[in-house]
Amino acid sequence: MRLLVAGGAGFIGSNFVHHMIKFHPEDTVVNYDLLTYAGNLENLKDIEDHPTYHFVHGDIRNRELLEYVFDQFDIDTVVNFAAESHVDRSITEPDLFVKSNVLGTQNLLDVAKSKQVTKYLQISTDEVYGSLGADGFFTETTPLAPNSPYSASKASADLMVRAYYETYGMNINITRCSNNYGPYHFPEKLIPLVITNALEDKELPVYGDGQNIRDWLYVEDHCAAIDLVLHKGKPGEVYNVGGHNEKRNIDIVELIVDTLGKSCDLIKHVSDRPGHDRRYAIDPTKIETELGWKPQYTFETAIKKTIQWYLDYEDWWRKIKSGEYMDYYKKQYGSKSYVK
Ligand code: NAD
Ligand code: TDX
Repeated sequence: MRLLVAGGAGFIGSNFVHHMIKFHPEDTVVNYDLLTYAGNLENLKDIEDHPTYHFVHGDIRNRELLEYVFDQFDIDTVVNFAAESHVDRSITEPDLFVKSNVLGTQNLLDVAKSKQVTKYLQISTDEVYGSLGADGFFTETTPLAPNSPYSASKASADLMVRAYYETYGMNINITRCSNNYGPYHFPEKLIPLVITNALEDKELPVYGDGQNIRDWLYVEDHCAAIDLVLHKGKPGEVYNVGGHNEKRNIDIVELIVDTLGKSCDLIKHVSDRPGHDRRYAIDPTKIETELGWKPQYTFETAIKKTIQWYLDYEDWWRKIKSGEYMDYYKKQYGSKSYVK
């Protein structure tokens, strides 16, 4: 396989590049990434000189560069992770999300079509299905009902990918996973934000009542699922990927505080995210029964591994949590009032 990984310098993308180099050393992996604030080549330092790995600094909206890269490396397979990925940022800058996530995906798809790739896999999210009440699960046939500019941009991209299957007969797949966690997770997201703030004895902001539920998936389990879909996914199919692992936000925060031996006094309930989805929960029956995928990690094991990674890689997150990150943090959390 001669694989283009778009967005391979981000959290999941860099874990996936590591996965491919480890399990498919015969494949060529070209990481094509714009290196936005979320893209970080430090994530790939250990493999930067690996003979089958290549990095290209580029935007998925840049047709000319993409065409050159597809030709240069004779690309036959594409996985698209490239996106603006943070819901809070989409509330303040929705236009950026439309540009990268919708227009970028359409451009990448179009180049992939013109170069006649054998497979295009779009990495999507359970957020396209909207919010659940206390019961039920998202299946692949749940209607799309996105609530944030982020999820609306991801749903739009999914519809474009579907259209390229129906109209042009491209061999596409879409995976929709739940919340990932693990190494290289950017510390604007709940789990790494709480771990690193706790290590710095800073306040731990919990939106609203903290009862919102997310269905957590260890990133290595997610990478294994993507690998399976790439190799065995049936043309045109959507696969939901989830870890059967629903947790309330407040329980996650308390678990991290306990594990690090910190005080619960650090936890602060702040004003809620506008349009905050209440509950996500994935039914992964299709990928389990049709492709034989199963998560290998329990939450208890993987959250400990993740916390230990942030203890071991302090330099990685301390470098990020300075400069531009602090400007974002002040803007985002400075405007949030505390809920007594
Ligand atoms: P991330 O923000 O950590 O990484 C995104 C990467 O895409 C960065 O390296 C960034 O530089 C790159 N990028 C952004 N715009 C680009 C552009 N126009 N051209 C080229 N590269 C660009 O995101 P992540 O958490 O690793 O998520 C990866 C994908 O998985 C996203 O598509 C996201 O929507 C999806 N997803 C993430 C989660 C999660 O829990 N993190 C869950 C479900 C789905
Ligand atoms: O400071 C915080 N306090 C807080 O209570 C932050 C950053 C988040 N939260 C809450 C909001 C959510 O209910 O924690 C939950 C998780 O928040 P995020 O880490 O921002 O993730 P989420 O909004 O669920 O979206 C993530 O999963 C789906 C990814 O960022 C998306 O890219 C993915 O599609």
